[in-house]
Order: sequence, then C-alpha cells, then structure tokens
Amino acid sequence: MKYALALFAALLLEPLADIHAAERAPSPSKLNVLLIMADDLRDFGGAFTKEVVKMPNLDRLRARGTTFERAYVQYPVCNPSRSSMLAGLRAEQTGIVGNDVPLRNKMPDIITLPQLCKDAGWQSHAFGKIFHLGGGKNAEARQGWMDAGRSWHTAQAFEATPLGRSMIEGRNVTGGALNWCSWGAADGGDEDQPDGQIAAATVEMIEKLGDAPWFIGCGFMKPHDPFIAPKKYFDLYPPGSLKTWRDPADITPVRKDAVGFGAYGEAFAKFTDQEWRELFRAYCAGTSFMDAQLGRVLDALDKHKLWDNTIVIFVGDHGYHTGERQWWNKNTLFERSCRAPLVIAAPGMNGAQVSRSLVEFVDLYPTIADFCGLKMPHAAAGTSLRPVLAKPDATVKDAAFTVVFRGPKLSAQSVRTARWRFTRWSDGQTELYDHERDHEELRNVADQQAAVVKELAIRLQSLSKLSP
Ligand SMILES: [Ca+2]
Repeated sequence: MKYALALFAALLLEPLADIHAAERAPSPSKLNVLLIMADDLRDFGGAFTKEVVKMPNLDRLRARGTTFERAYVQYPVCNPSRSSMLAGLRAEQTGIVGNDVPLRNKMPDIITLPQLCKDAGWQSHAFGKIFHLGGGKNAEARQGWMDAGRSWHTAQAFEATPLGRSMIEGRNVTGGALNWCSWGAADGGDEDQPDGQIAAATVEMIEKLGDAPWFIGCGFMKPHDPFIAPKKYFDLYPPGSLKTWRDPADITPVRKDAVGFGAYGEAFAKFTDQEWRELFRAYCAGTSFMDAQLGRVLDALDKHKLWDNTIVIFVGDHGYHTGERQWWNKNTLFERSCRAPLVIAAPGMNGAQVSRSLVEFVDLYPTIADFCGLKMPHAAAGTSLRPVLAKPDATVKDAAFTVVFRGPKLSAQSVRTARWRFTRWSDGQTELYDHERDHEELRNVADQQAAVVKELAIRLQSLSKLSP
C-alpha cells in the first residue's frame, strides 16, 4: 500500500521538477489571499444561521460573496481534509488518511497552496490551525506540522490564558469517559481564548502588511471540542431554547462502523435529551464565539478598504453530526460529515450569491491559483471555481468524492451527485440515498435502485485506481 502510494506520488510529481518559481510569476493584480478556516463547523443548512445558530459575521461575508451549499471535503477528518485541500490533491493521492502524520512526511516536495504564493513573492503567514496542529507541546514538532518556513514565512499557534481556562459553568457530559466531551462557559474575554488571539494577530498582520501582497491563513479552533467559549456566547442560547435532533424510529440501520465505534458509540447511546441539549448549546456558543472573531477580521478589511484586492475564502474543514445517526462527531460518509461550509468573496464577482453547484475542497487550490494568476505546479485534482463565482448556477463537475478509512484494511468511498449519495465499502457493502426524497439519508435504497448503483459504482472505479 505504501509503495503504491509512493509510486503514484512520484509519477504525479515528476513533471514538476523543471518548473521554476519564475514561471509562476504573479499576475499584475497580485491579489491578497485571506484563507479563514473554522474547525469542525457543520454546514447548518441553506442559510448557515437558519433558525438555529447566530453567525451575523458569516452573513456579512455571505453578502459580499458566494455561498456554496453543496461543497464536499475529500476526507471528513481534520488532517486528511486540510492536507488534501492545501495540496490540491485527493486523500487517495496524498496518502494522509489520519491525524497521526503531517503532509510533509508523505509528500516532502509538494508545493502547497500558501507555498505557491510565497514562492511567487507573496508574504505568507499563518495564525492558529490551518494545517492540522500535531506535535503536542514540542515547539519544533509543532512548527513542522504547521509547515513553517515552507508554506509560511511565519506560523504561530495560540493557547488559552489561565483566566480563559477557568470555567464559570460546565461539565463533562460522559462523566469523564470521553475526555473531549466537555463543555465550559469560560471566565475572561475573547482574547483569553485562542480564537480571540488568532483574530487579533491576523488583524495586526493585515495592518502591518497593508497591500504587500499577502496570503494570510486565519485558522480558528472553534467550534471543535472541548466545547469552550467565553460565557457571554452561551448567554446567546438560553438553556432550553434549542431543539436537538433525534433519529426517527423507522430509519434504515447502518453498519456500526458507518458512524463510529467503541467508546464513542457507547457513550452517545447513554446520552439523555438533556445531555444532547447541553452539548449542542455549547457547540452553538463556540460557533458564535468563532463568528465574532471572524467579524474582527472582516472589520480590518473594511477599515483598510482591502475588499477590491483580496480574495476571501471561509471554509470549515469537514462537516459534523450533532446527533444524526446518534453520532456526535465527524469521520462518516454521510452528508452531514462530508458537506462543509464554503463562502468565497472574490474581487469583481457579485455578492449575495448562493450556489447549489457541486464543488469539492480540492477545487480551492486551482481557484486561488487562478485568481492570483499562478500556474498549478502539479496536476490539479480539482478545478477552478471561477465559472461558479461568475454565474452561481454554472456547473464545474457532476460528482463529488469523499473517502474514509477504518484501520489499514477497511475503507469506503462515497460519491455525491445532484440527486444521489452512493457509498461503497471495501468489503462490498453499499449504501444509496436519494436526496430528492431523503435529505438526511435515513433510508438506504441500494436494493431498489440497481441501475443507479451500477452507474455510480463505475464512477467510483476511477477513484479506486488512486486508492491505497
Ligand atoms: Ca476539524
């Protein structure tokens, strides 16, 4: 498996050897790039704020840009998704299918998206989580995970202050069985939390660089667990004000490893309605907190009149179940996990646009390269979204693909078309969901739609050739 991947990577990258930075010369326009990422933020639906979560600042950005309602990650977990997005390659190509290995270990010579700009003369800086933040407390390892020096001139991570680690209220809803399943309404203000510091550092860098041009990665850490935010954001959601999802009784049962397994599943099975509500409230509070920090960054673009020469991309790194399929997490091939928020505000394009076109996160690399006037340094797995930004009903592809692994031997690949989601496990099991009738993918109709299954299985075959 490793050999096959390495061979594939070598074949893929070989033609790159002769490409020099000069050939990737910036266009005269030299747009700034502001890549804003949220961690574990689900797509709340057609409107991100739809009756549930308050995100007034994302709405500000949506008013300036295009909201993609069908944007799909290539692997629904932090490190594989971010590695795929920033390399412009599918997880089957990068070989990054878990949170344990940084992209550079598998692809030492890959030119990442921020590196493409950096090598062409952009000032490049990252704050918070753009690449996955591995490395623990080891500062050198952490810099390696952030790809400091290669992708960025500087890369900086942040931690909560002692006051920000002091909880006014909160608890672990699993009684400590799962460490990460804790929520807390924290003491202190926004800048006692990493996201407040990330916003402040981003704004400071924007003000310092002015019109450099620059590529800034602003990587917010929320609403990822632990579900902590300053208390005022919990106050936006009074206890009891939120409803939580419960699966209907007549749902088609799925294999256990379709959602998760082991201790997670056991803990969620024991959740009371109250516990679901508490976690969901904390998730919403963390989302609104992150949104407020987004607002501070957008304020800086307003203040310095940078919208006309800055392309702004807001992405989540994958979706998130908040109770669907009795699952509280990511790492599934259901729509809730594969679909993630994506908003792009690009100079010269209309604002307040909503697109239902299928797009993938591997499309971001060629999109930004396109707007920056830079050639792709390797064969792109995706395609520029410029046509959709120009005309929201334009189509750039008719299918989006996502993969998951369950250990070294079992994997599943999923294809989403305008109507269907088809998932095929490497042990032969299949699932088919009809989005015309079943947006929440509650009923597997694979047995009733043999022709569709056959057609979509062929679509997955093209992907299988790239698989480990
Ligand atoms: Ca994540």
